[in-house]
Amino acid sequence: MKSKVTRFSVSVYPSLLRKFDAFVKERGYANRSEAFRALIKKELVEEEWQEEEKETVGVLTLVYDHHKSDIVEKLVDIQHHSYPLIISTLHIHLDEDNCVEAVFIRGKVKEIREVAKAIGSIKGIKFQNLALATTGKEIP
Ligand code: NI
Repeated sequence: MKSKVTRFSVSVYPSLLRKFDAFVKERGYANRSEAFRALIKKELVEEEWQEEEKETVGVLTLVYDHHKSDIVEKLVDIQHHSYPLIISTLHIHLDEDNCVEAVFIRGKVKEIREVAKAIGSIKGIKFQNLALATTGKEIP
């Protein structure tokens, strides 16, 4: 059951409100409240990432040429070694040479960063990006 919402007012300068309204429109939010809730949640999730012991979920995106050196072998090796932190991977062949891989990692913030660092330091990886998400447990 959803708890009742609480209304509160926020004081801002008109120039900031104009920018916020443009943001609401640009992002396609239904109204200011919806946009404001999303912004608060985003901040709270980012706050979670500062706590090393907090459990969360990360998605590591990698782009690499599967012909280059022993990238694939090393990747598989680290992924087995990092069990059970790595909960899933998605591999897509982009063209003859290039692959994009999304590695889903669940664990403590510090563990996720360690796995991402180990994988990201494999020689020959063209692009890497770690996006931290949330388990959602502490976000109502
Ligand atoms: Ni591939």
